[in-house]
Amino acid sequence: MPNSPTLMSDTPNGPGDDASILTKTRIKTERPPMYKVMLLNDDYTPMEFVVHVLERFFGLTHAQSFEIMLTVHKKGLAVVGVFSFEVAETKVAQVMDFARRHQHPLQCTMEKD
Ligand code: TYC
Repeated sequence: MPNSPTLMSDTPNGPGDDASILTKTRIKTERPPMYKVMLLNDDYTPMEFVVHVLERFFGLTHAQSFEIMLTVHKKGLAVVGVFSFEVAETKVAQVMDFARRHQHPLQCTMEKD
């Protein structure tokens, strides 16, 4: 018996789209994890020093820096910014080094957002 031509209607998903043969490639759109950088309060670091740190390393205005410094002073800690892992790590290291060089006990930490 002669073969009949393959029709589109023979393959429910259309030719070349058989799930048993092809696997769709997933388009990867996941964002990288982000990290919160936080300043912690202490009883010794001068307020002006904290304001200076925020201006210098986080590009904040004097008013923004003063506000965050006061939040840390009153609440114990505050998030200063959210960054990629590498940027957050660099900011923490810069702040910790700057504080140490000025002999202030200021603490800066990071955690996954
Ligand atoms: N508590 C400090 C003081 O009274 C000020 C201060 C604010 C210290 C924020 C650290 O992250 C800090 N001098």
